[in-house]
Amino acid sequence: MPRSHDSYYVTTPIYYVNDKPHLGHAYTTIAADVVARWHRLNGRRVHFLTGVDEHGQKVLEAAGRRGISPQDHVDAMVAPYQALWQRLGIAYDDFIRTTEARHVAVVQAALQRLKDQGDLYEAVYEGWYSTAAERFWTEKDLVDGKCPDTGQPVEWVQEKNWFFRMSRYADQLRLFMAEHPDFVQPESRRNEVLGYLKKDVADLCISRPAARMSWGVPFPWDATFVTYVWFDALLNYVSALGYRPDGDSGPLFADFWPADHHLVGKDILTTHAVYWSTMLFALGLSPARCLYAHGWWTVEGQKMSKSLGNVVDPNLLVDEYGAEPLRYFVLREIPFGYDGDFSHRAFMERTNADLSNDLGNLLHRASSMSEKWLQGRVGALDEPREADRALQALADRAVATYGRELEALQFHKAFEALWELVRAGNKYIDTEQPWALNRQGDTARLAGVLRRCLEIVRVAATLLQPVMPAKARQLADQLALPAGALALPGCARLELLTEGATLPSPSPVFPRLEELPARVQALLQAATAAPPAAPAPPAPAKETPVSTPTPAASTPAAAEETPLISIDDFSKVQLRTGRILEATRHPDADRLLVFKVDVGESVPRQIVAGIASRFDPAVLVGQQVVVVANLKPVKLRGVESQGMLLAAGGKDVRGLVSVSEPLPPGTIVR
Ligand code: ME8
Repeated sequence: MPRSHDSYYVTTPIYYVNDKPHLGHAYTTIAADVVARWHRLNGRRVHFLTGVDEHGQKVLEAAGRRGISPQDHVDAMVAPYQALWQRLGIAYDDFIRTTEARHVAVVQAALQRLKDQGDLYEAVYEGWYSTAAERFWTEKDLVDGKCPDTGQPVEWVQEKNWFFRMSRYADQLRLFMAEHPDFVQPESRRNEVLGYLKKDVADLCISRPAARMSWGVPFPWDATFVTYVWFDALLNYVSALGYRPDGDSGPLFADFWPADHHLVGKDILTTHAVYWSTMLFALGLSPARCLYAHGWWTVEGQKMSKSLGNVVDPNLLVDEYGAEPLRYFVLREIPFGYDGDFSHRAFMERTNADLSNDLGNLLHRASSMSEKWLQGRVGALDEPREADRALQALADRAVATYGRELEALQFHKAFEALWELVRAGNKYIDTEQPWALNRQGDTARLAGVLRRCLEIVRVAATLLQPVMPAKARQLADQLALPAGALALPGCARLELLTEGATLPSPSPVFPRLEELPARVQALLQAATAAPPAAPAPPAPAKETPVSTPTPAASTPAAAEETPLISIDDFSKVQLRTGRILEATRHPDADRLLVFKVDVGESVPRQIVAGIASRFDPAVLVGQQVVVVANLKPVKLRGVESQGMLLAAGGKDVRGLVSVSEPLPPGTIVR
């Protein structure tokens, strides 16, 4: 189903409205906004869809607790999402709510069509239901008797329900994945889905009896059943485009389906890759071109909890830091697809280094020297020399790489390419020494050098428009550029400013953060003083806590008592970077997790670590860790451990040790 390449359709998950939006929601939505703005800047027709998921048991229960109707509840809960998106500068084209008539009609028509073509059947469902994940689970899915996704209790359900013949479309999906290697990204997530598809694919229970759970979309032929979330919600991606399962779908659908990018968190990969794709096949539609599952944010090294959620409440972050540095930081800090940690200190260091120091300084140096020695005007270019040609080549490369990486959702690589240019600009000032040129009276060269630096700032402002639109505008003002002058085509040419234009007085676009805001400090203190969310049960005597190697090293006082070792002793320990491929609970010990870790060898290592009290296994997959690689294997409660993960905090594990840059597994750590 080809459609033109001058259009681009990107979606976010539709978020549950049972709680207020958090950093994770903001992250996916910022990513979608940046890539949507980028395509608009390139002149493509863009459709960017986000919205909220309003049906389900969780919402019904939350409304019940408040003593109001579910509709009143969702009407009140949607506002904080829309308000936050406005504050974060999210320029969506459509915002869908699953209670809207336009959506409900499509869900009902889809149900009818699937029933008519024999893809739905009625049967007794017997199994577990997790309200937290709004999903059915089988006995073997459960972990310690709880929901494997959320760790929350499950309830036994035995009731007549409607099933979707998902199994019928499993082979079609297997084939589609083989023919479209880029369908699920990144690669590690694709492998996860392929692993899922190696097993038999069961049919999908898609209803609840309304008598038990009424807050969903009624089945058109039998209102005693409702459907919601994993049938209802997924259809939002097409209902918002005016798709009709039973007739003409209209122009938006023709223009924008299949979507170019469904952005989701790794928590909802299977539901999108398997449930959604097979539903689409059943409706005779093609899946999206790319389903991109990004990683998970932890906060200050810990799983996001209520108190830690407050520490990174997106509204707080916007209040204290501004929306645009936040947009930059979340996309710069961790490679899209990997897990990462939000730390306020890392935020301060990153934005000070990249925005205030590198970019801010380049502008400040070039414009204040122009003010002093060139009457505050944009200088004329001189005849290019070797260094100038090298700078131009770098600018050409940076612009090309930036676009390519952004379109591949490799935001951090796009920024790296641009910052290489910005840093080269600062270096160019250091080597060309405009102050010396001024002293020597070489005004022609002085003007050319300062002009090229200002041109680099213009390139940066142009490329950063999708990320920091207001800051890009401020940079343009500082370069005396009129509105609309930051056009993308040809922007790499370091000769586009208006020669002789009067520059305004330099004023900082990215003020430095000298210390963490008082409000942040207070929240951090309160959150870290609180006892850990799930305190570790006392360790059974025979169990070695693998991730907490030296109990003595967990507090400074204890460290003083630790005997000193020589460098030779230390050099016997081989530390390597690893990437967690799989994480599951130990079958026989609540506080242990069992990992498969890629440490750069042909076969992943199995490592057992006593960190279950702090981390949910699902959160850790994809995370970079540091592994003691030459430990003798030991058995922990019957499971062999072939190494040790380094963690901080002693018995009361507080965080996993990692390294600041993503590195290939197996890299030596010293
Ligand atoms: O799952 N780090 O809604 P939801 C990064 N309604 N991203 C995170 C995150 C974290 N710690 N926590 C959440 C639902 N997210 C369904 C979706 S779609 C048809 C139905 C982000 O409110 C991430 O995008 O639980 C994740 O997929 C989404 O929020 C889940 O949002």
